[in-house]
Amino acid sequence: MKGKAGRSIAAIGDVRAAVLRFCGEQLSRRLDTKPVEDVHQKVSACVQQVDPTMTPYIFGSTVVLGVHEQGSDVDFVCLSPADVQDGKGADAVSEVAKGLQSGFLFRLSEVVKREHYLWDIELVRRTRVPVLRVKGGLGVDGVSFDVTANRRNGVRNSALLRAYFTQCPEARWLSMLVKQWSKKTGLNASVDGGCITSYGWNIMVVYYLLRRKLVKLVPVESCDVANIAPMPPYMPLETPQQDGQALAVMLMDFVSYYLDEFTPETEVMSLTRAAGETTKEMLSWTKQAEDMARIRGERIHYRWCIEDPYEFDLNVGRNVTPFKLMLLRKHLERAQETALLLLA
Ligand code: DUT
Ligand code: MG
Ligand code: MG
Ligand code: MG
Repeated sequence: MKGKAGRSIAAIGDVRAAVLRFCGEQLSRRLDTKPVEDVHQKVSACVQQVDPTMTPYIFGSTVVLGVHEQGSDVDFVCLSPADVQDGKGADAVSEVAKGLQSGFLFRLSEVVKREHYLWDIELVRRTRVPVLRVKGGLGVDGVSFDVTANRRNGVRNSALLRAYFTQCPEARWLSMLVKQWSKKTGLNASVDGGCITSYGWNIMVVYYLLRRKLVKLVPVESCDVANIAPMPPYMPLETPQQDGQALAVMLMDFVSYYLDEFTPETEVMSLTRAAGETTKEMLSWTKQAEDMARIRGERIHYRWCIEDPYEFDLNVGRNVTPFKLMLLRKHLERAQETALLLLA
């Protein structure tokens, strides 16, 4: 089949078969969150030694998808009772706050080293958010994880994504398909030279679902850490309905939405306002803002704009340069032929 500009498009029957194969493979693996619970317990015991008032919360893919994908890392944030009580509060961004977070993570790293000498740990202070990265050892401890401190936004944005993905049975599958494709193509920020984090891809999936009215808008303020459990319940995945037909159609439509309908020149993917209403102009995400950032020594691009629902003035797509935008388009074109490389 031919699409716009004569591009060839995978036949829907082939896509359906490939999608079912992907889901079948996933379902044949262990997806329950028991390994995460085990790590959560070990991390809790270490945190307890550093500061018994702090509680480690899980966020990221375990929460968003409600499963533990083998090889995925686990994201933790240690929160104080005050952080939890003020569960809708904005996260501090000052250097002082970052210093306090690093201090806590350093003390935690000392305990972790003592308790789990086989784990490979690295404290990263230079990033926007200080983080303790841990690569688990062999066997039961083989799970890798990141620990941050006193930042609620990850817990809130994970709960927000989960609230969207539970509205539509195909959504989690679409998220998993898009994530694995973004990693294979090197577009995922976890790959060297990649530019959009899994988090960013998830916002893109939700924005697409909103644009198609497949889900209802969830007010961002509704996510309050005070009402969120530190360890989310496991949500088993099910074989897609209608032999994968709806999922196959959705996957192809996701690709064509971003290829042919979304207007990156003016539009911002945002979960804050009704879908389609947020423009770059409204946020002052302009060429001039890029230039101003460069003067401050930052490299921020506003070519592919994804508004962070909880951080002020933050483009989750800020690493998409004009060159990477061109690559993204090329990969989307190829995705239309290969159903996100499932048929490659
Ligand atoms: N996060 C942010 N801002 C970012 C990136 C990440 O708040 O710019 C938080 C939210 C997200 C979590 O960190 O839910 C984990 O992000 P990641 O990109 O690692 O997503 P994931 O869903 O855990 O995917 P993966 O399986 O690739 O780890
Ligand atoms: Mg993760
Ligand atoms: Mg990750
Ligand atoms: Mg992580």
